[in-house]
Amino acid sequence: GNKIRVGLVYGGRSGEHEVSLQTALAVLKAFDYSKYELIPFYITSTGQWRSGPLLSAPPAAVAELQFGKPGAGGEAAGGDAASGEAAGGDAANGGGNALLPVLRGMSERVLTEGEPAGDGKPVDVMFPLLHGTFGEDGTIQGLFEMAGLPYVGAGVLASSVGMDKVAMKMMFAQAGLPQVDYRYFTRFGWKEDREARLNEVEELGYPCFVKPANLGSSVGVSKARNREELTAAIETALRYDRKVIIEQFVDAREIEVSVLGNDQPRASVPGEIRSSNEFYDYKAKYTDGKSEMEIPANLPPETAEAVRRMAVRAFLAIDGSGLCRADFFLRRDNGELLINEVNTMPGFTPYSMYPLMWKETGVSYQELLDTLIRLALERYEEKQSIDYGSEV
Ligand code: G1L
Repeated sequence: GNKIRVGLVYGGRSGEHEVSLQTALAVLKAFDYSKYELIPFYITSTGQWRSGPLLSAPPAAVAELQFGKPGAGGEAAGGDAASGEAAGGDAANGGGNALLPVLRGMSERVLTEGEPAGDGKPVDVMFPLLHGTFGEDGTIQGLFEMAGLPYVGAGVLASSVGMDKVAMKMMFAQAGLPQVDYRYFTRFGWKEDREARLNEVEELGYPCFVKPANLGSSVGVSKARNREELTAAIETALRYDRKVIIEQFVDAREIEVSVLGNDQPRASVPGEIRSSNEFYDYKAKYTDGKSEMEIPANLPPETAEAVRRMAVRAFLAIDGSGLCRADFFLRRDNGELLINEVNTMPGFTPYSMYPLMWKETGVSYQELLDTLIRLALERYEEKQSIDYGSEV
Protein backbone atom coordinates (compact mmCIF):
# COMPACT_ATOMS: atom_id res chain seq x y z
CA GLY A 1 0.00 0.00 0.00
CA ASN A 2 1.25 3.48 0.77
CA LYS A 3 3.24 2.59 3.85
CA ILE A 4 6.73 3.96 4.24
CA ARG A 5 9.19 1.13 3.71
CA VAL A 6 12.07 1.38 6.20
CA GLY A 7 15.28 -0.63 5.91
CA LEU A 8 16.81 -1.25 9.33
CA VAL A 9 20.53 -2.07 9.29
CA TYR A 10 22.01 -3.50 12.48
CA GLY A 11 24.62 -5.86 13.91
CA GLY A 12 27.99 -5.24 12.33
CA ARG A 13 31.66 -5.88 12.84
CA SER A 14 32.09 -4.04 16.10
CA GLY A 15 32.20 -4.50 19.83
CA GLU A 16 28.68 -3.13 20.00
CA HIS A 17 27.11 -5.88 17.90
CA GLU A 18 24.87 -6.98 20.77
CA VAL A 19 23.89 -3.42 21.68
CA SER A 20 22.93 -2.86 18.07
CA LEU A 21 20.76 -6.03 18.05
CA GLN A 22 18.98 -5.03 21.26
CA THR A 23 18.44 -1.52 19.91
CA ALA A 24 17.09 -2.86 16.62
CA LEU A 25 14.58 -4.99 18.53
CA ALA A 26 13.47 -2.01 20.62
CA VAL A 27 13.06 0.13 17.49
CA LEU A 28 11.16 -2.62 15.65
CA LYS A 29 8.81 -2.97 18.62
CA ALA A 30 8.11 0.76 18.75
CA PHE A 31 7.31 1.37 15.07
CA ASP A 32 3.70 2.02 14.09
CA TYR A 33 3.04 -0.78 11.59
CA SER A 34 -0.03 0.98 10.23
CA LYS A 35 2.33 3.64 8.84
CA TYR A 36 5.53 1.70 8.18
CA GLU A 37 6.73 -1.62 6.91
CA LEU A 38 10.19 -2.77 7.89
CA ILE A 39 12.89 -4.71 6.09
CA PRO A 40 15.65 -5.91 8.40
CA PHE A 41 19.25 -5.99 7.14
CA TYR A 42 21.51 -7.92 9.49
CA ILE A 43 25.28 -7.58 9.32
CA THR A 44 26.84 -10.57 11.08
CA SER A 45 29.84 -10.14 13.38
CA THR A 46 32.05 -11.35 10.52
CA GLY A 47 30.62 -8.72 8.20
CA GLN A 48 28.17 -10.71 6.10
CA TRP A 49 25.09 -8.82 4.97
CA ARG A 50 21.79 -10.68 5.24
CA SER A 51 18.38 -9.29 4.43
CA GLY A 52 15.34 -10.61 6.22
CA PRO A 53 11.65 -10.84 5.38
CA LEU A 54 9.37 -7.81 5.21
CA LEU A 55 7.96 -7.19 8.69
CA SER A 56 4.38 -6.07 9.15
CA ALA A 57 4.50 -6.75 12.91
CA PRO A 58 7.30 -6.53 15.48
CA PRO A 59 9.52 -9.58 16.13
CA ALA A 60 9.49 -11.08 19.63
CA ALA A 61 13.21 -11.60 20.26
CA VAL A 62 16.66 -10.73 18.88
CA ALA A 63 17.08 -14.35 17.72
CA GLU A 64 14.47 -13.59 15.05
CA LEU A 65 16.72 -10.83 13.75
CA GLN A 66 19.85 -12.95 13.30
CA PHE A 67 19.12 -14.53 9.96
CA GLY A 68 21.05 -17.66 9.23
CA LYS A 69 22.73 -17.85 12.62
CA PRO A 70 22.64 -21.52 13.71
CA GLY A 71 20.10 -21.99 16.47
CA ALA A 72 19.07 -18.36 16.34
CA GLY A 73 15.66 -19.17 14.95
CA GLY A 74 15.94 -16.61 12.20
CA GLU A 75 16.93 -19.17 9.62
CA ALA A 76 13.53 -20.19 8.39
CA ALA A 77 12.36 -16.62 8.23
CA GLY A 78 15.62 -15.34 6.78
CA GLY A 79 16.21 -14.75 3.18
CA ASP A 80 13.78 -13.46 0.85
CA ALA A 81 11.57 -10.43 0.77
CA ALA A 82 14.26 -8.11 -0.42
CA SER A 83 16.79 -10.36 -2.00
CA GLY A 84 16.98 -14.10 -2.30
CA GLU A 85 20.75 -14.30 -2.55
CA ALA A 86 21.43 -12.03 0.37
CA ALA A 87 22.04 -14.77 2.90
CA GLY A 88 24.78 -16.38 0.84
CA GLY A 89 27.94 -15.06 2.42
CA ASP A 90 31.30 -15.50 0.80
CA ALA A 91 33.52 -17.06 3.43
CA ALA A 92 36.50 -16.93 1.11
CA ASN A 93 36.80 -13.17 1.15
CA GLY A 94 37.04 -13.08 4.95
CA GLY A 95 34.14 -11.18 6.38
CA GLY A 96 31.87 -12.27 3.63
CA ASN A 97 29.80 -10.26 1.36
CA ALA A 98 27.01 -10.62 -1.07
CA LEU A 99 26.61 -6.90 -0.43
CA LEU A 100 25.59 -6.23 -4.00
CA PRO A 101 22.46 -8.41 -3.91
CA VAL A 102 21.54 -6.88 -0.56
CA LEU A 103 21.96 -3.40 -1.98
CA ARG A 104 19.77 -4.41 -4.91
CA GLY A 105 17.11 -5.22 -2.35
CA MET A 106 17.41 -1.68 -1.01
CA SER A 107 17.61 0.52 -4.05
CA GLU A 108 16.39 0.38 -7.61
CA ARG A 109 19.55 2.23 -8.62
CA VAL A 110 21.76 -0.67 -7.64
CA LEU A 111 21.09 -3.18 -10.37
CA THR A 112 23.45 -5.57 -12.03
CA GLU A 113 21.29 -6.55 -14.97
CA GLY A 114 18.69 -3.84 -15.09
CA GLU A 115 15.77 -5.71 -13.55
CA PRO A 116 14.14 -4.76 -10.26
CA ALA A 117 15.06 -6.82 -7.18
CA GLY A 118 12.70 -8.68 -4.83
CA ASP A 119 9.13 -7.45 -5.19
CA GLY A 120 10.39 -4.50 -7.19
CA LYS A 121 9.68 -1.92 -4.51
CA PRO A 122 12.81 -0.32 -3.09
CA VAL A 123 13.03 0.88 0.50
CA ASP A 124 11.99 4.50 1.09
CA VAL A 125 14.49 5.19 3.80
CA MET A 126 17.37 3.39 5.52
CA PHE A 127 17.79 3.42 9.29
CA PRO A 128 21.35 2.53 10.35
CA LEU A 129 21.77 1.22 13.88
CA LEU A 130 25.46 0.55 13.88
CA HIS A 131 28.25 1.60 16.11
CA GLY A 132 31.97 1.68 15.67
CA THR A 133 34.51 1.73 12.94
CA PHE A 134 32.37 0.29 10.19
CA GLY A 135 29.10 2.06 10.79
CA GLU A 136 29.56 5.23 12.72
CA ASP A 137 32.38 6.82 10.81
CA GLY A 138 30.46 7.80 7.72
CA THR A 139 31.14 4.69 5.68
CA ILE A 140 27.63 3.25 5.69
CA GLN A 141 26.25 6.74 5.10
CA GLY A 142 28.48 6.94 2.02
CA LEU A 143 27.09 3.62 0.82
CA PHE A 144 23.54 5.00 1.11
CA GLU A 145 24.53 8.18 -0.72
CA MET A 146 25.92 6.17 -3.61
CA ALA A 147 22.86 3.94 -3.71
CA GLY A 148 20.67 7.06 -3.86
CA LEU A 149 18.86 6.16 -0.64
CA PRO A 150 17.49 8.53 2.00
CA TYR A 151 18.78 7.58 5.47
CA VAL A 152 18.16 8.52 9.07
CA GLY A 153 20.68 10.50 11.09
CA ALA A 154 23.92 12.29 10.38
CA GLY A 155 25.37 12.49 6.88
CA VAL A 156 28.84 11.40 5.80
CA LEU A 157 30.69 14.47 7.07
CA ALA A 158 28.99 14.76 10.45
CA SER A 159 29.30 11.01 11.00
CA SER A 160 33.04 10.96 10.37
CA VAL A 161 33.68 14.19 12.25
CA GLY A 162 31.65 12.77 15.13
CA MET A 163 33.94 9.75 15.16
CA ASP A 164 37.22 11.66 15.18
CA LYS A 165 37.82 13.55 18.39
CA VAL A 166 40.53 15.71 16.83
CA ALA A 167 38.47 16.74 13.77
CA MET A 168 35.50 17.41 16.06
CA LYS A 169 37.53 19.66 18.37
CA MET A 170 38.83 21.62 15.38
CA MET A 171 35.30 22.24 14.13
CA PHE A 172 34.13 23.25 17.62
CA ALA A 173 37.08 25.64 17.91
CA GLN A 174 36.25 27.21 14.56
CA ALA A 175 32.67 27.71 15.74
CA GLY A 176 33.94 29.45 18.88
CA LEU A 177 32.74 26.77 21.27
CA PRO A 178 34.66 26.52 24.56
CA GLN A 179 36.33 23.17 25.25
CA VAL A 180 39.07 21.59 27.35
CA ASP A 181 42.66 22.11 26.30
CA TYR A 182 44.20 19.20 24.40
CA ARG A 183 47.16 17.89 22.40
CA TYR A 184 47.28 15.22 19.74
CA PHE A 185 49.76 13.35 17.58
CA THR A 186 50.10 10.25 15.41
CA ARG A 187 52.08 7.02 15.87
CA PHE A 188 54.61 8.55 13.51
CA GLY A 189 54.94 11.69 15.61
CA TRP A 190 55.37 9.59 18.74
CA LYS A 191 58.11 7.40 17.25
CA GLU A 192 59.81 10.42 15.76
CA ASP A 193 60.30 12.29 19.05
CA ARG A 194 58.79 10.95 22.26
CA GLU A 195 60.42 13.56 24.48
CA ALA A 196 58.99 16.40 22.42
CA ARG A 197 55.48 14.86 22.48
CA LEU A 198 55.63 14.26 26.25
CA ASN A 199 56.76 17.84 26.85
CA GLU A 200 53.90 19.20 24.73
CA VAL A 201 51.39 17.07 26.60
CA GLU A 202 52.77 18.04 30.02
CA GLU A 203 51.81 21.65 29.30
CA LEU A 204 48.27 20.44 30.07
CA GLY A 205 49.32 19.40 33.57
CA TYR A 206 48.36 16.23 35.44
CA PRO A 207 46.13 14.35 35.60
CA CYS A 208 45.16 14.11 31.95
CA PHE A 209 43.13 11.68 29.84
CA VAL A 210 44.69 9.77 26.98
CA LYS A 211 42.35 8.49 24.25
CA PRO A 212 42.50 6.97 20.80
CA ALA A 213 41.17 9.72 18.48
CA ASN A 214 38.87 7.45 16.52
CA LEU A 215 36.87 5.33 18.90
CA GLY A 216 33.28 5.85 19.89
CA SER A 217 33.77 3.98 23.12
CA SER A 218 36.17 4.22 26.01
CA VAL A 219 38.39 1.33 24.90
CA GLY A 220 42.05 2.31 25.18
CA VAL A 221 41.27 5.31 27.37
CA SER A 222 43.32 5.94 30.49
CA LYS A 223 44.03 8.58 33.07
CA ALA A 224 47.66 9.59 33.58
CA ARG A 225 49.00 11.14 36.79
CA ASN A 226 52.69 11.39 35.90
CA ARG A 227 55.16 11.00 33.02
CA GLU A 228 55.51 7.26 33.47
CA GLU A 229 51.74 6.67 33.40
CA LEU A 230 51.44 9.07 30.49
CA THR A 231 53.95 7.06 28.45
CA ALA A 232 52.11 3.80 29.16
CA ALA A 233 48.72 5.40 28.42
CA ILE A 234 49.95 6.71 25.06
CA GLU A 235 51.31 3.27 24.12
CA THR A 236 47.93 1.76 25.02
CA ALA A 237 45.89 4.30 23.06
CA LEU A 238 48.15 3.90 20.02
CA ARG A 239 47.28 0.19 19.93
CA TYR A 240 43.70 1.16 19.08
CA ASP A 241 44.35 4.01 16.67
CA ARG A 242 47.13 5.68 14.72
CA LYS A 243 46.12 8.99 16.26
CA VAL A 244 45.94 9.81 19.96
CA ILE A 245 44.42 12.75 21.81
CA ILE A 246 45.28 13.92 25.32
CA GLU A 247 42.79 16.06 27.19
CA GLN A 248 43.27 18.23 30.24
CA PHE A 249 41.43 17.00 33.32
CA VAL A 250 38.63 19.23 34.56
CA ASP A 251 36.67 18.58 37.72
CA ALA A 252 33.21 18.85 36.25
CA ARG A 253 29.65 17.59 36.15
CA GLU A 254 28.73 15.73 32.95
CA ILE A 255 25.67 17.28 31.32
CA GLU A 256 24.06 15.99 28.13
CA VAL A 257 21.42 17.33 25.74
CA SER A 258 19.50 15.63 22.92
CA VAL A 259 19.34 17.53 19.63
CA LEU A 260 16.79 16.76 16.90
CA GLY A 261 16.26 18.40 13.51
CA ASN A 262 18.04 19.49 10.35
CA ASP A 263 18.46 23.20 9.61
CA GLN A 264 16.60 24.40 12.70
CA PRO A 265 17.39 21.75 15.31
CA ARG A 266 15.67 21.65 18.68
CA ALA A 267 17.31 20.81 22.01
CA SER A 268 15.83 18.72 24.82
CA VAL A 269 16.02 19.44 28.52
CA PRO A 270 19.53 18.65 29.80
CA GLY A 271 20.32 15.47 31.73
CA GLU A 272 23.22 14.59 33.98
CA ILE A 273 25.43 11.49 34.04
CA ARG A 274 26.95 10.50 37.32
CA SER A 275 29.70 7.96 37.04
CA SER A 276 31.17 6.53 40.18
CA ASN A 277 34.10 5.40 38.08
CA GLU A 278 37.13 7.59 37.40
CA PHE A 279 36.11 8.13 33.84
CA TYR A 280 33.01 7.34 31.85
CA ASP A 281 33.20 3.61 32.21
CA TYR A 282 32.84 1.54 29.03
CA LYS A 283 30.28 -0.77 30.60
CA ALA A 284 28.36 1.97 32.34
CA LYS A 285 28.19 3.94 29.12
CA TYR A 286 26.70 1.21 26.99
CA THR A 287 24.78 -0.96 29.39
CA ASP A 288 21.45 0.71 29.82
CA GLY A 289 20.37 1.41 33.34
CA LYS A 290 23.81 0.90 34.86
CA SER A 291 24.99 4.47 34.63
CA GLU A 292 23.26 6.95 36.88
CA MET A 293 21.15 9.34 34.87
CA GLU A 294 19.33 12.34 36.25
CA ILE A 295 16.74 13.81 33.91
CA PRO A 296 16.22 16.70 33.97
CA ALA A 297 19.59 17.71 35.37
CA ASN A 298 19.35 19.85 38.48
CA LEU A 299 20.53 23.15 36.98
CA PRO A 300 19.61 26.82 37.34
CA PRO A 301 17.26 27.76 34.45
CA GLU A 302 19.82 30.07 32.87
CA THR A 303 22.47 27.33 32.89
CA ALA A 304 20.01 24.85 31.35
CA GLU A 305 19.24 27.41 28.61
CA ALA A 306 22.94 28.01 27.97
CA VAL A 307 23.55 24.26 27.62
CA ARG A 308 20.68 23.91 25.16
CA ARG A 309 21.88 26.80 23.03
CA MET A 310 25.40 25.40 22.99
CA ALA A 311 24.10 21.95 22.03
CA VAL A 312 22.43 23.42 18.94
CA ARG A 313 25.62 25.31 18.04
CA ALA A 314 27.64 22.09 18.38
CA PHE A 315 25.18 20.24 16.14
CA LEU A 316 25.43 22.97 13.49
CA ALA A 317 29.24 23.17 13.88
CA ILE A 318 29.65 19.55 12.72
CA ASP A 319 27.00 20.02 9.98
CA GLY A 320 24.68 17.65 11.80
CA SER A 321 21.37 16.33 10.55
CA GLY A 322 18.68 14.25 12.17
CA LEU A 323 20.03 13.95 15.64
CA CYS A 324 22.95 14.07 18.01
CA ARG A 325 23.57 13.89 21.71
CA ALA A 326 25.78 16.76 22.87
CA ASP A 327 27.93 16.10 25.94
CA PHE A 328 29.26 18.88 28.16
CA PHE A 329 31.46 19.50 31.16
CA LEU A 330 30.17 21.97 33.72
CA ARG A 331 33.21 22.95 35.78
CA ARG A 332 32.72 22.70 39.51
CA ASP A 333 35.26 25.45 40.31
CA ASN A 334 34.03 28.33 38.12
CA GLY A 335 30.77 27.12 36.56
CA GLU A 336 32.22 27.28 33.06
CA LEU A 337 30.47 25.24 30.42
CA LEU A 338 32.65 23.28 27.96
CA ILE A 339 31.60 21.13 25.04
CA ASN A 340 33.09 17.64 25.37
CA GLU A 341 31.77 15.84 22.29
CA VAL A 342 28.75 15.12 20.16
CA ASN A 343 27.58 11.60 19.44
CA THR A 344 25.71 11.15 16.16
CA MET A 345 24.79 7.55 17.10
CA PRO A 346 23.87 7.70 20.76
CA GLY A 347 22.44 4.86 22.81
CA PHE A 348 18.95 4.48 21.44
CA THR A 349 16.81 2.04 23.39
CA PRO A 350 13.78 3.55 25.16
CA TYR A 351 15.94 3.48 28.34
CA SER A 352 18.91 5.32 26.88
CA MET A 353 19.79 8.90 27.69
CA TYR A 354 18.90 10.31 24.26
CA PRO A 355 15.28 9.08 24.09
CA LEU A 356 14.76 9.64 27.82
CA MET A 357 15.75 13.31 27.57
CA TRP A 358 13.22 13.73 24.74
CA LYS A 359 10.58 11.92 26.77
CA GLU A 360 11.10 14.41 29.60
CA THR A 361 10.78 17.20 27.00
CA GLY A 362 7.45 15.76 25.77
CA VAL A 363 8.54 13.71 22.74
CA SER A 364 7.74 9.99 22.96
CA TYR A 365 9.97 7.23 21.53
CA GLN A 366 7.45 6.61 18.75
CA GLU A 367 7.27 10.33 17.88
CA LEU A 368 11.05 10.34 17.82
CA LEU A 369 11.07 7.59 15.17
CA ASP A 370 8.42 9.43 13.12
CA THR A 371 10.41 12.66 13.29
CA LEU A 372 13.73 11.04 12.38
CA ILE A 373 12.19 9.44 9.31
CA ARG A 374 10.52 12.68 8.25
CA LEU A 375 13.84 14.53 8.70
CA ALA A 376 15.65 11.92 6.61
CA LEU A 377 13.14 12.30 3.77
CA GLU A 378 13.23 16.11 4.00
CA ARG A 379 17.00 16.18 3.78
CA TYR A 380 16.92 13.82 0.81
CA GLU A 381 14.32 15.98 -0.99
CA GLU A 382 16.39 19.07 -0.39
CA LYS A 383 19.48 17.38 -1.82
CA GLN A 384 17.55 16.42 -4.94
CA SER A 385 17.36 20.10 -5.83
CA ILE A 386 21.13 20.59 -5.73
CA ASP A 387 22.74 21.29 -9.07
CA TYR A 388 25.72 18.94 -9.27
CA GLY A 389 26.84 20.43 -12.58
CA SER A 390 25.95 17.36 -14.57
CA GLU A 391 27.58 17.31 -17.98
CA VAL A 392 24.65 15.64 -19.71
F1 G1L B 1 19.79 6.63 12.77
C1 G1L B 1 19.94 7.33 13.86
F2 G1L B 1 18.76 7.68 14.31
F3 G1L B 1 20.63 8.39 13.55
C2 G1L B 1 20.68 6.56 14.91
C3 G1L B 1 21.58 5.64 14.50
C4 G1L B 1 22.26 4.89 15.43
C5 G1L B 1 20.46 6.76 16.24
C6 G1L B 1 21.15 6.02 17.18
C7 G1L B 1 22.04 5.07 16.77
N1 G1L B 1 22.70 4.30 17.74
C8 G1L B 1 23.29 3.13 17.51
O1 G1L B 1 23.40 2.66 16.42
C9 G1L B 1 23.80 2.35 18.69
C10 G1L B 1 24.90 3.07 19.38
C11 G1L B 1 22.72 2.04 19.63
C12 G1L B 1 24.25 1.02 18.10
CL1 G1L B 1 25.37 0.07 18.73
